[in-house]
Amino acid sequence: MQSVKDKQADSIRSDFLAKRPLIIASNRGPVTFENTETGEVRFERGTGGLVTAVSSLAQFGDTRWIACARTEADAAWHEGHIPLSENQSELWLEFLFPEPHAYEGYYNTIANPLLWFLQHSMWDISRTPIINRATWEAWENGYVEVNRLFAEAITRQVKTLQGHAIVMLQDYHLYLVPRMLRQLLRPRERPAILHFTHIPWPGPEYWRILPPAMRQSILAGLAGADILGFQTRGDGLNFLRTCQTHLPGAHVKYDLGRLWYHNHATYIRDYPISIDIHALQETTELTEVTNERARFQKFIGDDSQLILRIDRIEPSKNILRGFQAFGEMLELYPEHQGNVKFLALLVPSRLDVEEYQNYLDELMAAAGRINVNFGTSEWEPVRVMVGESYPRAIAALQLYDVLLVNSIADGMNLVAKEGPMVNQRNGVLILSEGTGAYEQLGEEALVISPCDVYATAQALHQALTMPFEERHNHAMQLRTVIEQDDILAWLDKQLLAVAELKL
Ligand code: GDG
Repeated sequence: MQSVKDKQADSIRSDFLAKRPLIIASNRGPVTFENTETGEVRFERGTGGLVTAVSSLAQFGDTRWIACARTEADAAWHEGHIPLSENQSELWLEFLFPEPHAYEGYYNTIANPLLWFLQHSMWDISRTPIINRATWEAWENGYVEVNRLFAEAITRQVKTLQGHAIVMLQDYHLYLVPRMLRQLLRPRERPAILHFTHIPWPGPEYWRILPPAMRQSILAGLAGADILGFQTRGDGLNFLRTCQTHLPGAHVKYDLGRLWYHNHATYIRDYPISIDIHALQETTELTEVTNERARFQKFIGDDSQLILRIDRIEPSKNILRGFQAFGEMLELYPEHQGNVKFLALLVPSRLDVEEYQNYLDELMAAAGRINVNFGTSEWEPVRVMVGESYPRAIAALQLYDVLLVNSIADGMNLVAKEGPMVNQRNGVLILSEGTGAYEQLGEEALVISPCDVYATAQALHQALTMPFEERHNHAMQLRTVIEQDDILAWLDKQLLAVAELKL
């Protein structure tokens, strides 16, 4: 039966979206097209929570999604309706195709690594970043240019659509779009403009890394939105502090979560993102997942415990220190030798960015060292599996005794929410205080400071030896907390704010 809260949320969605078209814009689209060998064009749906949530919104009204083309087939397909769910809802998808040089500067120089590294506090400031002529060129002809393409495409949509649109812009690739939209559209044409930042927002000290012209453009760009969503309250406060420090002419009201800039009010809110619990449960029932699970059960064996981590191959996920902590634990507590396996499922990511290329080699070497130092002919302490398979990830999550999430910094970390929802072994969550998920899940996890390898080793031991009752209680509590706020709650809160602010 539907709860009162669910009914209210349904009515916000249906009332609002029946009258108001929704435009989503993000760097990546919800699907990718491919040309098959037989000459047909096929598309594959993305697995992210955002895609699933938006496809469920599509049933209420007119939903449009604008993203950059990633394959030649994307570019050839260009735009049109795609079916996204069993209930036959459709989504209008438009691909943009920036010049390769512009895309390169926007994506591989400015967004990743410059902004990503800055926002995850990962620059080695005595050496990097080096902002040189090429960076400025990438900024002007790449980042600004691609943001302009998005703003123009959204403007075209807004002008042709019936009804007062809601625009939801996603993430650090699109910081300049809100202000551009204000400039391109007359006041009465303007939609409600929302932007959500999926990654952490550090304090003003960190933004000093960027030259004033770049950081002011970013802040002024965002100040063009009506609502800015962040993963945590801390991120939102950091944003306000950053504006107060680095944006001349900005007036900040902390108690109201409001920024005034150029005669316009922007409201700063936290909307912790979550997972689609219903879709996740359906995924666990897929044959592919069942088969993978059987394979993993064989790999773990009857008497061993499993430590699991699942991440993109990404320095901010702190994978190296995770291996170091495991090695340290085996040294400190030799009773675990032969009785525990560490499985790392690593998804290749951003290999075009120089900083990511060597990271995998370093990881493999670190895992190899542990296997050489501690392994025997019967026991392989660490198994690294590199590749992309969502069913495999979900199957492994069902079987862990310990889930290690030790990111240096992480906007939220969805794995920390998926794990407890599907796990069948009352597994323990070890969670870094640098994740956004820490705010909601910290009380029911073993919390670690991400650079502290010694404390992480101790936490691994504590998790492996935790009495059943305690594990069980934490696992139950984690599920309760995660269930309270799923992905639709994330969307509903934003729609509710649009209604409350009469945007
Ligand atoms: C960014 C922010 C924030 C895992 N293996 C595969 C696969 N996965 C899925 C996981 C999970 C997702 O990928 C990863 O999400 P995370 O949140 O853990 O991490 P980021 O990719 O860094 O996401 C993050 C998030 O945005 C949302 O706002 O939480 O902080 O950094 O759902 O289960 N997916 C596929 N193949 C795999 O092998 N397709």
